[in-house]
Amino acid sequence: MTYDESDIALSLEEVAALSRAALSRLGLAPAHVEAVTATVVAGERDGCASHGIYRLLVCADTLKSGKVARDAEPVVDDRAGGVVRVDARGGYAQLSFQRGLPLLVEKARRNGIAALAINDCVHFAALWPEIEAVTAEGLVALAFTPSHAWVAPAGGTRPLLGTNPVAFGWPRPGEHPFVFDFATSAVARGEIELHRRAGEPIPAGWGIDAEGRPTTDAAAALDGAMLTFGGHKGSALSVMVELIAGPLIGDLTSAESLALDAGAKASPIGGELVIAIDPAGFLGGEAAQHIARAEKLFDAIVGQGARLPSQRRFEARKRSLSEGVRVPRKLYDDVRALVD
Ligand code: NDP
Ligand code: PYC
Repeated sequence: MTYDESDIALSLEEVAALSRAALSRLGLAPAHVEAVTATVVAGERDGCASHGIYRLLVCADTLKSGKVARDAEPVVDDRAGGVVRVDARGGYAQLSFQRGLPLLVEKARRNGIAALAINDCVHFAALWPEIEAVTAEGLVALAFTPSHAWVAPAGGTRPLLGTNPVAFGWPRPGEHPFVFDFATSAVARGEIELHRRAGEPIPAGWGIDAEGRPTTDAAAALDGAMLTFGGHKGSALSVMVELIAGPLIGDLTSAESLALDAGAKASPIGGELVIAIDPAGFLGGEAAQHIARAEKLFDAIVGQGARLPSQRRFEARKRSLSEGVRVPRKLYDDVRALVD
């Protein structure tokens, strides 16, 4: 996205204050306000425009639609040796993740591997905050969540799959973790929404219109269908997400989530699956030496002039922590209108 001189400069404290004020005004309970604010601030801080302050407008629509439980108290269920379930009871996923994380970590350390299923949650966010919370414990992390049926399967023309992100994290001693987190659609829907707001065309390959024709018109793609990344490969990964973060954990597919939405245009409802793996489970006391060998791989990637995923994000984080962030004026005005 291109930003101009009318952008508004904000400190991260100001972003947090704006988020707290907007979410509280919308009637969200204080514990959820804090958990959601942490995610919104992290997104803006890390230069993830589609999942930063913009998400407050999405939260406003969802809260006003009544599709999210404003004061849901998550229920943690110590399900089995390596399995934790948290019933979000219709609330935002962030608080449920916070509540389930300690048991997930404890089980991963005890068993070598553990899985956390969050059920009946509303998910509007990036997955890397969850991934980084797990890698901060020295554990390898995977996370998945379906969304709404906005994406055509490869070879098809009608929306069926979600934008279904896949995220992975690898802890690196003394460094930021190796993290990738991307939609299995060519791009997150939020990115197309931002293009529509800015009146900018989208690149070819992101979407098709309602008649199934390729389009570079953001609104037409939003009304038609988004496309998967990498053709049949993204499509198959997307189906995997539908399955392992849907039926496998007793929760909704993206098609079921959209049906439940019934035109409210609220954020997706359903499940999230987070897997944590302790290298010591495989390697015992030799874990550290093998984890260290991964550094050679990262060095070789960077040595070719390529960059690691999340490198841009960590650089944005460093910059934002010292300089704050810049937000398009129209977006800022729209978010302020939630408070004023
Ligand atoms: P991108 O297509 O921008 O891909 C993001 C990932 O790829 C990041 O890890 C990014 O690192 C990395 N990356 C991008 N360019 C390069 C490069 N040249 N070299 C190496 N790595 C690169 O993002 P998406 O639009 O697919 O997704 C954005 C966000 O939307 C994700 O965080 C995702 O979780 C979220 N989302 C959430 C959904 C939900 O249902 N909750 C649904 C769909 C998406 P970097 O950040 O450093 O650029
Ligand atoms: O940008 O595709 C998206 C998205 C869906 C739910 C949260 N973000």
